[in-house]
Amino acid sequence: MANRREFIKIAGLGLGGLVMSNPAINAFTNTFLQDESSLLTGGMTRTPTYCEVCFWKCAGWVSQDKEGKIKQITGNQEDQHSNGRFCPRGTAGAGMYYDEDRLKTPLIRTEERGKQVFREASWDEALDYVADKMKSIGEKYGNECTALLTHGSGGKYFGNLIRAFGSDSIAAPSYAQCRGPREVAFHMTFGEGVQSPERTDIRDTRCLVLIGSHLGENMHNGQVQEMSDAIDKGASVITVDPRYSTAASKSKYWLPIKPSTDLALLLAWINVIISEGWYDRDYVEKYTYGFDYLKEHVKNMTPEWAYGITTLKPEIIRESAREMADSAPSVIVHPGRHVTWYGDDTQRERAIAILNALLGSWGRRGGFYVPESVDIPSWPHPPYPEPKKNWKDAYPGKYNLAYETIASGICDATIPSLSKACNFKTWIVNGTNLLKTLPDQQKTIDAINELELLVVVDTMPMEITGYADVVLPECTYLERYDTIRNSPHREPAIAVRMPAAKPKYDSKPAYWMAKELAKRLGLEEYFSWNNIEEMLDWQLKQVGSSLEEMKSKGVKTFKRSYPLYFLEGEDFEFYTNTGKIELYSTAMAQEGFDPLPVYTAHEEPPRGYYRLIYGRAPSHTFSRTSNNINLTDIMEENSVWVNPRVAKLWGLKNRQEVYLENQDGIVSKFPIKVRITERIRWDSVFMVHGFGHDNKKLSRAYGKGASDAELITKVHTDPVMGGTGMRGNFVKFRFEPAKNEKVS
Ligand SMILES: Nc1nc2c(c(=O)[nH]1)N[C@H]1C(S)=C(S)[C@@H](COP(=O)(O)OP(=O)(O)OC[C@H]3O[C@@H](n4cnc5c(=O)[nH]c(N)nc54)[C@H](O)[C@@H]3O)O[C@H]1N2
Ligand SMILES: Nc1nc2c(c(=O)[nH]1)N[C@H]1C(S)=C(S)[C@@H](COP(=O)(O)OP(=O)(O)OC[C@H]3O[C@@H](n4cnc5c(=O)[nH]c(N)nc54)[C@H](O)[C@@H]3O)O[C@H]1N2
Ligand code: SF4
Ligand SMILES: [Mo]
Repeated sequence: MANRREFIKIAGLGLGGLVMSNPAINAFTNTFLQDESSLLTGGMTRTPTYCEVCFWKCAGWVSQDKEGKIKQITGNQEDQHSNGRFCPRGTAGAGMYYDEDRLKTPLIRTEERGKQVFREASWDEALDYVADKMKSIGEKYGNECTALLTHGSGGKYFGNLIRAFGSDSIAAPSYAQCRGPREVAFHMTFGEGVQSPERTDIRDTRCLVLIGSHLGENMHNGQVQEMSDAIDKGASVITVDPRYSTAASKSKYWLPIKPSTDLALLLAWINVIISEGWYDRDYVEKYTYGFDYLKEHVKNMTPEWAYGITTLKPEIIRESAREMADSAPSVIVHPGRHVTWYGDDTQRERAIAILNALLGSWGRRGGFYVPESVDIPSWPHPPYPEPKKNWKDAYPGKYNLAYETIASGICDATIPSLSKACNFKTWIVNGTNLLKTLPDQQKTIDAINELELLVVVDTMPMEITGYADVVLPECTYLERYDTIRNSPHREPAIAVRMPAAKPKYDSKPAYWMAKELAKRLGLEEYFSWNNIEEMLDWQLKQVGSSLEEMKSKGVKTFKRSYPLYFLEGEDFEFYTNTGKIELYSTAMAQEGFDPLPVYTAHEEPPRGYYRLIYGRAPSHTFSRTSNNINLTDIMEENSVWVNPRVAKLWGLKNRQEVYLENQDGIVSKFPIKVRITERIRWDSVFMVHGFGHDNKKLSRAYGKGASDAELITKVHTDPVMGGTGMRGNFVKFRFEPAKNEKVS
């Protein structure tokens, strides 16, 4: 336990440090450090929730005092996502509820003497406005010209609404901007995706290989806990990262790879494991397809070959391959999560999947377990109409292997073009700050300018709300019921979220908005429940529980119906064309892609520029927490990590403010402080994503740090599934803002 605490501290802060560091924060934080039992004695009550500060969805308890004031948020002991403990961001979730900058009332854009401003509106007025517009736009262009861009749990209800309306173009940025290539690659190989939470059996692994996954800064709770437990039990970690990350500091091997060359390293590892005979022969023979093709394919991809590309010494490549093989099958070559890097990401992920297959880790203890989830039926409703077209019609013959909708694809398809058969006219944007989330901001703005209606549902005034025609303020996750969480895990389980407080101001939950809009659109039969309690109770009863039971438990775990790992010698049919684990992908071949991954070189930084790489900080989530008072106290801005060699060349000093200018001449709107450190390679700079907000209504976050999103203007699109590779951008330093940019 001591070691785990120490690990989390290294990751940026101790859990205790969160409150102790600032006595001035809201009164509720005083009780942060109490444990669950001490809470219930002081006349406190508790309400079950699952966290919305990030998408790991930890289940926990919200404690209120006698006056009903939210005092603290803790983990639910029964929950496999959190094991009873919340990460610093989750503990600080009440900062979202207390934020005085929150959206307080519906807003409608008006034109006043040539100036576009918002006016406050009643819910009736705002919803009538949206429904009328949706109808008239639908009549003109077809209802399928409506798209939903959403991230987070409330999106389910808007999804039902727009499906009932006649469109199925529903996209989350967590696909084409995040884990899409990984899911496609694992489907191609094993017939199943990695899913969320990842099915990685980290707690029992003997060797964990992290390729640009920065667990410890990426604070996905259960994974971080399991990683530190595994280390305590003697597991070795191999980290491949151009930056000395928190994970690298805990690793037996740190491989400071030249960015963008990971596929060469992976192919060299495959080469060594095959040529040395270190692969799992029985497993490969019984379960896989295409071994001989693979063997032939990698025969010249030796560590010596990879050395010239990756700058990693051949002996390190061999030794680390040996380390994996010695631990097999209890080894995980981690697929990562945010994997849209260089545009050949599905192929890189395929190489990761192949390596795991050779080591026999899929379906094995300490490798990848077989997850199970509870099937929750939907409230009965008439069948959804069949949309006449959808986003795929904008890309005939392309992205056939993408299983989900591509958010950036909807954006592209909104900009009219003769080659695109589907143009969107209405966007409903729920819980995604597209200006900070999609690369190439100008394209997002161009698309927005083509819309006839942009409805934004959010809790905060963000960059995206500034572009809306109508803003609908959602109450925070602490003030609402929501969909039942039934994510897959080792044990199938469900968790509920219930309101711990009344919605502040004039905010409302997404389910209420969707039902009200349905009423106005003549679609009420799709939302025929009287109230959300009735609907949730009905759903829970279908799986043998009830709202009453879940109110007291928060989480309910069920028995598995099949084993967690493959049984020794078990016959298994994989959901691929051949029924085998496809080392050689027949589906990729059919679509005209390389059936075995091929390394291709990526563009290098031009002279005087450095590769812009970005990632997470343990105390923040994307751009959504940068105004949270409990977290700004820990980290209020980002900095740019610069290697000492580079700092010397540019004459940079620590904490000096600079602007960053990218290869296309785009300059960061705000300056960013320099952090000189050996922890980053000389050819790259690093910054944490989510800062540099330019909405002045964010009183703490406005102008703090710089935005990586602004500087990602060049996108390398993955031809297989449309993912947006974002790490092919280069920056240099500037000492003054862009011309025309006022300094704030
Ligand atoms: N605290 C916190 N935790 C989070 C989140 C958050 O916002 N805050 N977000 C969650 C989400 S949705 C996601 S998707 C994950 C993302 O987290 P991960 O999937 O773990 O990581 P990435 O963001 O892809 O990668 C960041 C790391 O890649 C390294 N890197 C950059 N270029 C290269 C390269 O060419 N090769 C290699 N090998 N490494 C490279 C960077 O130095 C950095 O350490 O984090 C999750 N966890
Ligand atoms: N440049 C760059 N772009 C990236 C990434 C990166 O690292 N760098 N990471 C990528 C990854 S991995 C991912 S998963 C995506 C994440 O992308 P997003 O999910 O779009 O992330 P955020 O920027 O946090 O935007 C979330 C929005 O939801 C709002 N919100 C918070 N809680 C609620 C709620 O309860 N209800 C509603 N309606 N709204 C709420 C917030 O105020 C905010 O406006 O971004 C991707 N894009
Ligand atoms: S990892 Fe942290 S922020 Fe994410 S859901 Fe869990 S407690 Fe919340
Ligand atoms: Mo993500």
